Amino acid sequence: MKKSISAKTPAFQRVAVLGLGYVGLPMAAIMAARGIEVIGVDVNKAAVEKINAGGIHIVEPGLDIVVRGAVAAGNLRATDAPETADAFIIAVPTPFKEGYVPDLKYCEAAARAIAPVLKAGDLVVLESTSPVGTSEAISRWMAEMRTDLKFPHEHGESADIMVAHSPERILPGRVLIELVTNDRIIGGITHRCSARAAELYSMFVEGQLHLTNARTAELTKLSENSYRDVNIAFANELSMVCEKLGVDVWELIRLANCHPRVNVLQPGPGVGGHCIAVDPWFIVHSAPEEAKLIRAAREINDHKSEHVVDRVRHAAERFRAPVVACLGLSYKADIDDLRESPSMHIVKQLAATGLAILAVEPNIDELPKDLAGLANVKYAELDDAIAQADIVVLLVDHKEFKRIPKSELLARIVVDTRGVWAGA
Ligand code: SAJ
Repeated sequence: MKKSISAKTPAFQRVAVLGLGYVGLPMAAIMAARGIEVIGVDVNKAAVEKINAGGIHIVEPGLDIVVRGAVAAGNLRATDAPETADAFIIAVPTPFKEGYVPDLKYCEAAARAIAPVLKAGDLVVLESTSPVGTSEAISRWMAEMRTDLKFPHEHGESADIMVAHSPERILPGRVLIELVTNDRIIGGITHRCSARAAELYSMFVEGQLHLTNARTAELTKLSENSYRDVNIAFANELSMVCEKLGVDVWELIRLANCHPRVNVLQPGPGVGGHCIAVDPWFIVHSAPEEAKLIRAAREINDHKSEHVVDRVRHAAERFRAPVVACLGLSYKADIDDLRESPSMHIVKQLAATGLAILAVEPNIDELPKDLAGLANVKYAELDDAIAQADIVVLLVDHKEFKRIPKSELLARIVVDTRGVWAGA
């Protein structure tokens, strides 16, 4: 598909990436490493300074080397205000507000920040996972500020500015590989928008580029994450059924997965991260009557966290003043990302009951703000926490925890939400 793009269209000399977080920074660094001049834009001044000094403010394997190299070569520069470019990639957060209503304020702010520096022929790509219709909204917001330019939501193929959605699909922990090798969905508001965006991505993507329209691209991404959420919900529901019936869920799943057409995912303490725990709500919000299974999966996965809290509280009743070691705060293994982390939620809930908690998280150096103010929660090293604990709650399957032999835990009550010590 990439080969069919018109050779007449000029290449992109300069690309601006708005939002230098878990998606934007690796993207900016990879493009810069391919020799493209990249300007990274972020409102976080500390992050801007760190990147310009060749450093990074997030944990992602291999990213530090790529950023350092790109900055040293002069291809990557960070700033806090957009400058002129040929293409703008928006990679900002899309959270939800009260009642799971999508909050597009960062997308709107990015669109309005880009508008003053746009020139005819520019491309704007929304990478942030977004509700259906957001790319059109981006086009409208920019059009409000630039009445001298024609935008595709109104002028179709004769627009001066191209707008497309190309959702990121990278898995934290494997970002540098997946950014390049994953297939990409590219949905333009018009065909020309899709073609122009495909030309940009063909500069560094080795996977296939699948062209479609913006609304289909938006819903495709939401469907991918909802699919995973529904499947994890099945595993989490099974884990609670097994607990009730006295069956080992880890053995059950291993056995069920011997069937050639069965692949049950792994239960856990709930589902976290800024994607899978959020995106399904965008579908539910747009089609509440229709998206019954998607809603139920979200509720089951959220309920699993409450279930873990109840289990620990129940275990704590056996002691007069129990010490609870909570192993892991991030939303999944071997990363530092705490967004929507079920572990954080569980620790906060347990803390609210007054239990003494030792929180262990090898990927961060101190307690996050939400926990730092709580008198009964202390940051602890792994060995100290286990030595002092009456109850050990395994919340994240970090590599450091997998190394703990089960024999070290014999005198403690263990709540292993990830099956790390199952069968050990
Ligand atoms: N989890 C389980 N059991 C499993 C698998 C995952 O409980 O068997 C939990 C994890 O512990 C974590 C949550 O689910 O709390 C999400 O983790 P994940 O590894 O499934 O996904 P993310 O959120 O890190 O990344 C997802 C990916 N989407 C899909 O796999 C469909 C990634 O490709 C997307 O780019 C990313 O969301 C995103 O940014 O949307």
